Amino acid sequence: MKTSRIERVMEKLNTMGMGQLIVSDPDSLYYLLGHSYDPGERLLALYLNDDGKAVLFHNHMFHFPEQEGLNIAYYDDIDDYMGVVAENVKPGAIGVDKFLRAKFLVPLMERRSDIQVKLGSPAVDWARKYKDAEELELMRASSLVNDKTVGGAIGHVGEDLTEQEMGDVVCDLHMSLGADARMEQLVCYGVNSAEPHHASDRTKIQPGDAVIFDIYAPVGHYFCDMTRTVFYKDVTEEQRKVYEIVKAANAAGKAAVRPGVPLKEIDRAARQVIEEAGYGQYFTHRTGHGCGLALHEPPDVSSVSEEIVEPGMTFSVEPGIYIPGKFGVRVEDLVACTEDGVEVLNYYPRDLVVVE
Ligand SMILES: [Mn+2]
Repeated sequence: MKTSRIERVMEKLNTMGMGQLIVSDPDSLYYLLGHSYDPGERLLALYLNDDGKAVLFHNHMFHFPEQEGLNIAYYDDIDDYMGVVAENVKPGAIGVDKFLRAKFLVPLMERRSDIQVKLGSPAVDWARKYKDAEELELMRASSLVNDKTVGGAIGHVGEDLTEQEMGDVVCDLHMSLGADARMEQLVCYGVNSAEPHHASDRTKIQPGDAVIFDIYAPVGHYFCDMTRTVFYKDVTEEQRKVYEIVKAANAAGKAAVRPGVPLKEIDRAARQVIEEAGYGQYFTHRTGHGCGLALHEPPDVSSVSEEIVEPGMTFSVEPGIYIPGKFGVRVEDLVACTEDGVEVLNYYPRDLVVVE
């Protein structure tokens, strides 16, 4: 068990008026226990309370290492496992995380009319936002894999590979460099690059296409996430202009990162560059998102995020311009807020590249 992390979560939970919590998000379980798995449709949940009780409800068919201080309540598919959960909780307010499925939560509420269920996720999300030294080291190592991968992938750009096949090339590189798993990548050619979240398909590349590589994978459980846009064989004046604006917006966003700044100011810094260049209407998403054990996690780097940047927060800065029916450009880096500024976790160059 990661005792100090559990203590931080429980302290935060107390300030929210709760003294007990059920955590079921596998990433949060990894954060708190140092081990986790995806249970599919089955229940995997950790119960914590102020008395120091820690019980993991875990199906026999999976593996979970024994840990000091952790009681593991093993169950089989035919057992009344929600009855066991119900026996373990105390009366009063109880926090549950946003991932606990209704098929588990509703039976618990039916059996225990003396509990008041509240959303406990903010306590876990809050703790997870502040990466400790060990986590920051893992984030750096993960981003290094992405920096090496993107260069290799750009070297493979050519007319023989569809978007999906290029995605496979990215995954192969990720895996060869130590990624935990293959992820579906966002590789977008030509007009598809004008969709910020285009699902890679069988499109083939054509001269003059913008090519977006938005690539990500967990490495040592921590996600990397970066985007580079290159052009194939030819680049128009408009593409060149848009590229330079987005690159400047990415730089401005990163330059605004330091402790004490509201996240919306980072969004503003990046967005202002694009708006002043006359392309504001084509920057259609938030500037970034937190990244760590999950690819997307708090905090939100958006125009309405009042939250204050603090040391240890890791998030993306990824402005883009998407001109429907024509092309799109996005440049994304992960950053970590330090004691006095910013550490950019990606180093792969951002200068405009035309692949021959
Ligand atoms: Mn991202």
